[in-house]
Amino acid sequence: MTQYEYAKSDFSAFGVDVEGALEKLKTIPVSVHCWQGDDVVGFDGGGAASGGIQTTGNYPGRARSFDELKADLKQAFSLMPGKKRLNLHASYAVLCGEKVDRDAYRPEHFSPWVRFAKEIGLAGIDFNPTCFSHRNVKDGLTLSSPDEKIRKFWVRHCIACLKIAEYFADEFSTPCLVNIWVPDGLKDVPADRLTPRLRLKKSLDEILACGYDRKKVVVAVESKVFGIGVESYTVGSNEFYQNYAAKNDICCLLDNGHYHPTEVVSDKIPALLAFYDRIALHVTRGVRWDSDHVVVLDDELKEIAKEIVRNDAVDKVMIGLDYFDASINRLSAWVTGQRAIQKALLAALLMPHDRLKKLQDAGEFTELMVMQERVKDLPIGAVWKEYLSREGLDEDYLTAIRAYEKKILKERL
Ligand code: RNT
Ligand code: ZN
Repeated sequence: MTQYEYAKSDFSAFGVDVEGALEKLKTIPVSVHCWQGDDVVGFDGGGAASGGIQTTGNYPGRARSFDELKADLKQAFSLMPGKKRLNLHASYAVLCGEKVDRDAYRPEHFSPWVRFAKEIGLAGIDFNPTCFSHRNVKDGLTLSSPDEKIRKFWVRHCIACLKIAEYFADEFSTPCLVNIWVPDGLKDVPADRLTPRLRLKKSLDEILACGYDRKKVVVAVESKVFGIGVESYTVGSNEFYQNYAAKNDICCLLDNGHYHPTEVVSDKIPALLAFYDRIALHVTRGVRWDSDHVVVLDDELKEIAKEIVRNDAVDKVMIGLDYFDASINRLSAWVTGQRAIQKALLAALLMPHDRLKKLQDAGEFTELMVMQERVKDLPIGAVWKEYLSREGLDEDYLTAIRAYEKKILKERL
């Protein structure tokens, strides 16, 4: 028997259908963020990421152009198993020298991305307005700015993004997620916490009123606690956006770096599933703060995957990645994170959830604990290996990345 066959029989002793798990895993899309490849710089002249987020490290080989980013993405995607989407920021518009500001971006500025995504077989594109790294971020504010000119600029930018998202949806015949995150906040004690929020609310109302097609475009709002330099107040807080989303029938995006350290997104997923048909995730890894470390297979990632799988919510939870580490090879960062979430999903698909749920409801907490510990030892690695081989891959992705580094990245000085 092969390792995989042994593993299969171990799992079937717990009533787990391993073949079914493998079939399911390859259908769960993961939206891979473009911004790990260039430290969130983009192509439209904004420069290094601002707005309270920061990339640290200076590993050589950062992609500095569309062609370089495409080449890196192509290489990285070729080492990722499963169904993949591309998550783009508006600042990655391919402008070809045209003088156009973010409030006037059009689908054609992204058609080269569509061509690329189709060429490498991606399932779709998701999108993000870029409300940072731009001269119209005034006093740290965008959609909540008291300056009407500034506020309106960002409203127009978000509306432009919704139109571009409709184009992505049409091109791939799959809905496009548009995630609105703004850096708006204050460094020090506010004199007024309400009015900026009312302005943000008004801006969102104006954006949603643009008449976009709700079947094609899923709009999400992403809250956070604080950012660097804006520690005292965040306009788009958790309560603000959750209520906004509920009242306006849009979607919440949960970034697991965006909560207090003992709060967990794995617990928030089932809380929101009680009310929403859809939720979106930015899967990241915060180390002590929203540090956007590369996603690895840690306990919370496994819990997040469990909540998606055991609540039958793979079609409801839109999974995206969001991290940026410039201290290591950026392609390896991409692949490591994408494989980690896939592995977590596989581990979740290989659990006897029905049995475990029954034990909980029967109050059999002793047996529940014992069982939960036992399933941790099951040979997930052998199943993962089988999955990779069916996807034409193996465990080693570093050799290919090292070769690419030697040939391509080393030349970028
Ligand atoms: C920032 C948010 C946001 C960004 C990306 C680049 O804290 O997580 O999602 O990381 O949009
Ligand atoms: Zn995020």
